[in-house]
Amino acid sequence: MKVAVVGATGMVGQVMLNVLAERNFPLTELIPVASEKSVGKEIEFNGKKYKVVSLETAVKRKPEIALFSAGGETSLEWAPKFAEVGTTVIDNSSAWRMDKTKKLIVPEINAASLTKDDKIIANPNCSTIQLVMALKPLHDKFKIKRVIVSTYQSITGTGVKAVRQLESEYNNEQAEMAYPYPIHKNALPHCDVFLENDYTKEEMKLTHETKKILNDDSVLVSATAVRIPVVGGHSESVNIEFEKDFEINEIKQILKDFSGITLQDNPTVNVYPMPIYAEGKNDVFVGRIRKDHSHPRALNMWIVADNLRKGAATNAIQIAEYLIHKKD
Ligand code: 11C
Repeated sequence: MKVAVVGATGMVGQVMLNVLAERNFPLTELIPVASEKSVGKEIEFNGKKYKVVSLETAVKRKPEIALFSAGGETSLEWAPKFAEVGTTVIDNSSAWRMDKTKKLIVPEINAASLTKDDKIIANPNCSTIQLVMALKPLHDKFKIKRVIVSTYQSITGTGVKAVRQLESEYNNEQAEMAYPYPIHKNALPHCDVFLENDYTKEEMKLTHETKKILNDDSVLVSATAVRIPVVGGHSESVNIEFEKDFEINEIKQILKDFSGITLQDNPTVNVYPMPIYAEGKNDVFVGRIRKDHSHPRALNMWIVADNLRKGAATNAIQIAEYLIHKKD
């Protein structure tokens, strides 16, 4: 498998390389791709050095798969050029996610819908992926009516500039600001830009992408996305209202049995998901599962995942693995 990693020098790109190596992805050739200013730089993969190439060069080399994490504009311009030469693009930006002609895939949920004609496949937003992982098996059994989610998001979701801002503030140094306010010792109810409806783009991604992945527009999703000074992953406090009655033990068993979820739920010994535990792991961690005492058919839970892994790189690579497996 000839694989291009577009955005190989970025935060998600680097994690993509780590995940490809860890999972022994069947690579015959790696094509690391980045913007003009990084072309010619060397990156290391599996103990070997590779020269970073431009997008033009990468298209000419006709990779079978291109994992894109280079921003929406690059995806809009370049994903079709790769698709034209026969490459299957798995795109981590928001560029194609809500395009009706493109599929938005979380492999555990809807990879079976993919065909060889899907040449541009969208990888969902990180906070959506971990949410739908927990919602899907419960929706199948009890039918979800409404979800209220508040996120506590890692600064790595913003990128390297935000990581530098936090480090500088922690060390009392001057730094370029990724956010309009300090992030050290702070919480910003503001992820991505504000929209006309007074929600942020991140909040509306949670609403729209969840409906598309669950393939059910009737599921109501209301989100508040908050940035906190954490690096290991995104956390989510989630209230779910079902159409059908449920028992908490059934909910726990269903989640435990769902591939890609690890249940961490034993409050008597302080076991619950946390970003410092999720960091570097590929699973989605769920805990604090309890009946909503204010509603007969609702519950509360807490979901944590490494946003650079299952929220981005791992999910994209799982899609690629699914495609390879499907061809066999
Ligand atoms: C954040 N979820 O944490 C964002 C980062 O649409 O893929 C990823 C943005 C996206 O700010």
